[in-house]
Amino acid sequence: NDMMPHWLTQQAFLSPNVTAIELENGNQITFSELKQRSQEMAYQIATYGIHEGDHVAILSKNDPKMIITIHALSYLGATVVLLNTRLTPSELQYQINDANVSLLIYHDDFNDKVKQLFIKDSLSFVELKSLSMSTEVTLKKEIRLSDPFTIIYTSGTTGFPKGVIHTYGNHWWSAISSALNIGLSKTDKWLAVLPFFHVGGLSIFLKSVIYGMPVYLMEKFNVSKVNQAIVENQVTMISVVTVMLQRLMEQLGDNRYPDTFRGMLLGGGPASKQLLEQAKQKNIPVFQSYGMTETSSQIVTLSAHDALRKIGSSGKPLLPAQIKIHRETSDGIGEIYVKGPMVTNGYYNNDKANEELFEHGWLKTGDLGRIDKEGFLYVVDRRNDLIISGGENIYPTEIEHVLERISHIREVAVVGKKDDTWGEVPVAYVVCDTETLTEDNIIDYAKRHLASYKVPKQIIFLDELPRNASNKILRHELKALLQAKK
Ligand code: S0N
Ligand code: AMP
Ligand code: MG
Ligand code: MG
Ligand code: MG
Repeated sequence: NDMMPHWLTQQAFLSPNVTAIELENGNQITFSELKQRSQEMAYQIATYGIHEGDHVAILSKNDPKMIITIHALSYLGATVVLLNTRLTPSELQYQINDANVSLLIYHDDFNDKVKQLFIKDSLSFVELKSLSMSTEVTLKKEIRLSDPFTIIYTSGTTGFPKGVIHTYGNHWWSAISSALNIGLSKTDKWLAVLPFFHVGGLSIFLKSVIYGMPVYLMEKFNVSKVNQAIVENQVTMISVVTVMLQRLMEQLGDNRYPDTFRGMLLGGGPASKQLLEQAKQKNIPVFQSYGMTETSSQIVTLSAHDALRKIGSSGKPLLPAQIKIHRETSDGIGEIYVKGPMVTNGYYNNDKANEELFEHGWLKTGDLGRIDKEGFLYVVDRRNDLIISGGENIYPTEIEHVLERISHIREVAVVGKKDDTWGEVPVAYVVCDTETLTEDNIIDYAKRHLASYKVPKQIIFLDELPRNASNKILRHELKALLQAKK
């Protein structure tokens, strides 16, 4: 039996007056109110004919209404497709079509973007407010762990993103495993400032409902506001990506976080040893972790206890998870495989990827790593050509496909360049058959078709691209060329 009471209904019953969400203006939403508002919204959304199994997309910045909408959709048994607000209309359109979305619910700030989309039905938060409540629908009283809950797109090697399906069980096990690892305290309050459309941000709100823990909700990453919240608002945990940790430490200067602060869950990409050393010097407890959209959040984590001894490692698997290195070479490095109840069962509508990437319950991550004698994982290189800029993933092919459409561009190859701010940024090598095409022309075109973080920071013109005997572009040569140039 894999049923449990609807977790928000149950938490509202167990801890009705506990704060679920605390806002920057000091307002608070209790679990009882969160349930109430989510159920009311569910009845309103039901007037749009949304049923169990329907796919409903959300396009929103970090806003309590986004969280209420997610819970509302779970009361209807609809699957929630979370859209990245930085994407351009054409990128959003791809995901909306691919995920078979029947309704888009959006924050009114994105009105202009939504106008450019082709979609059966759309509904803004402001429009939602004045809808009456359907009397025809029965809300879910229980959650079935094997049912799908969310779909989040993640970029793919082919240049087309893949929709990762998370079941309720994936999110449940992720939350439970995290608590077993990081521990739970009655006084915990988790700061949510990562975008809620990625699993790192979303998962904080599922932990909240499952643990009965307050979340401090922040709309936009603002370094002094985050530090202030930690120092003055009794925040005990925060999830961050590397660039956020970097900025927070810089702004903190010689000040220190209070002893009540339990730590930062650091994920979404690599972190340099230097940064981690610096955090250590400032007495900031960092839980360095390895995870990905497919694992519903962290799956491997370095405890603060081991942090000093194993700096550079991502730690050990969470209790219900397993990792192994596939086809290790003599130096012990090979592809990281992961397995566990928080790992997705597959991508939506993508048999090819599902066949290629799963093997006897293991997910092939594409990342390279090694495991030391004590069982600690070291991620040594990311998956094939993947560029991670400030926690956002970019595959070179998606940029190449766009730039190839520009007339007079004959060939394109995109590679990642080390960057002090973002970790890595994309740079494009192009071969043109005209002298009149400029770097600005190309960047302007890219800006119209690609999310801003994917727009190449630099265009380098070449007469030809380096290729091997079988005519394959030698990306590593281009990368080496870049590092040499600086
Ligand atoms: C770091 C962030 C906040 C930076 O954004 P900021 O400063 O708010 O920028 P804006 O004011 O919006 O824009 C200013 C200019 O900067 C450009 N820009 C913004 N972001 C990027 C970027 N990432 N790369 C390059 N450029 C960027 C804008 O385009 C704008 O430029 P112009 O002026 O030219 O238009 C922001 O990037 C951010 O929020 N990043 C984090 C994203 C994220 O959540 N990643 C994690 C995804 N992975 C997962 O969720 C799975 C792993 C996981 O679960 C996890 C991850 C982290 C922590 C914990 C966990 C966990 O295990 O739970
Ligand atoms: P995403 O699904 O967008 O969160 O991207 C996940 C990817 O980020 C992983 O497949 C890795 O390539 C990279 N990543 C996550 N954690 C780490 C880490 N601790 N060290 C190095 N790379 C990481
Ligand atoms: Mg983003
Ligand atoms: Mg990412
Ligand atoms: Mg476009």
